[in-house]
Amino acid sequence: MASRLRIFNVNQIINYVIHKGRPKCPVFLQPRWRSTLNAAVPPKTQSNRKLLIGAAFGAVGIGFGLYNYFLPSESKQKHTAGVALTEKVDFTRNDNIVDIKPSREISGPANNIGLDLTLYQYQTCPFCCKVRAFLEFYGIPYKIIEVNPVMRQQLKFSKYKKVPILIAEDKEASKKHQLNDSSVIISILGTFLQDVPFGLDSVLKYYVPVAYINEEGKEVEEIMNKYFLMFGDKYKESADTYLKKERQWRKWADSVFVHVLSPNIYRTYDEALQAFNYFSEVGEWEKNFSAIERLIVIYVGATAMYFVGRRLKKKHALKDDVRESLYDTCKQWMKEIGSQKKFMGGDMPNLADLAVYGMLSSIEGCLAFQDLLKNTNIGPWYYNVKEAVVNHHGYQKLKL
Ligand SMILES: N[C@@H](CCC(=O)N[C@@H](CS)C(=O)NCC(=O)O)C(=O)O
Ligand SMILES: *[C@@H]1O[C@H](CO)[C@@H](O)[C@H](O)[C@H]1NC(C)=O
Ligand SMILES: CC(=O)N[C@H]1CO[C@H](CO)[C@@H](O)[C@@H]1O
Repeated sequence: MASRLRIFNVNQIINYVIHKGRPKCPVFLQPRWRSTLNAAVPPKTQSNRKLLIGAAFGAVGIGFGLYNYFLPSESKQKHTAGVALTEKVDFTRNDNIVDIKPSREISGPANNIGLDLTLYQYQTCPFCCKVRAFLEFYGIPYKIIEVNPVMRQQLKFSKYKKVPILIAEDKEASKKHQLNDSSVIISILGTFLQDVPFGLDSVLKYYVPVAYINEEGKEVEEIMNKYFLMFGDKYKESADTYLKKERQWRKWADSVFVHVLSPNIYRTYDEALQAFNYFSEVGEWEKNFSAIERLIVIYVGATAMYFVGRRLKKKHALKDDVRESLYDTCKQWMKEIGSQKKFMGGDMPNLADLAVYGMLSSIEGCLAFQDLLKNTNIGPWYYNVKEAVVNHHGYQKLKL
């Protein structure tokens, strides 16, 4: 017991709050901590991580600035298959992946696409929720590996250390490709699904990361067309405006929408507590933590995140009452859909609908979400997308 409790080092937590550790995920909480709590933390790692829970909160939103600069200009980028940037696609291949028993398996009707998919994720991370919404909408089966947010030992195989990561195993070629970043994953799979026989290998040629030095002098890799789907000869000029809008709003979800979420769920101490109780429910902490561990995680986590939320509020220049910012952002989204259409995509959700829905679903059990339903008209849209996702409406669109 003593060794388990060692992890909840209050000094570290205070240290974290005072020294403004970087929150690592806007809405995070991940369910499977049992192994963390039992594992001995090597002292070196411990000093690196200022706070057990803080370590779990995933940094977001850094580096979007430069990224804009490098985005291919809309006028230049066409959706024709154009010229593939490279013949070599093995850069995504990763043979270091260790076989870990999946935390769970999700089934779906689209089981004949020739890919075996494994999602490395945190259950309530908005980027992961977004990818799950996409996969579920199309009815694609996949396995889930819950990453331990403190040790992150499940990501050892990867140089890229964020979640979500999707491992796509080409069954025929028996090659495992590693896809990083929620929007990249969605664009690659979205392109792949339009012409499954074309093959994942061929699709990957269009999504080549480019390395550059960012504002902080760090070398980063970015896939410049990460919001673009490639249509090859199925590209229709007439769809240009529609596609442009879809891209813009997908990007908006990543760079604007996501940032109003966490300050809202941790707005007051009571709300933070309520959020953590919700995470506890979703993550089945009662089954997986001892009573005392669970309480400590909830109370300490709520306290830490309350402060983190206030920092994020400042950082993203949200309104004094962060609810107002949440309502504004959602109203902006609903205004864009207008009153004529069910979804931004028309009768069916498109990738922008799925992105915003997926991220919003990460806070579904929180008070902020209930307030949002009361104070805006986003509810009907939200539940319409949910229905389409849960019932795999995208599956009918697939030509398999
Ligand atoms: N742009 C990425 C962002 C992913 C991200 O920030 N994930 C967080 C969890 S919500 C993370 O893994 N953070 C860990 C870290 O930054 O070290 C995406 O869209 O997938
Ligand atoms: C994902 O990151 C890994 C490094 O860990 C890299 O080898 C791989 O090529 C990346 N995938 C893509 C699609 O860029
Ligand atoms: C979310 C989670 O980790 N749930 C696990 C809790 O523990 C039970 C039994 O030990 C597992 O079956 C659950 O999967």
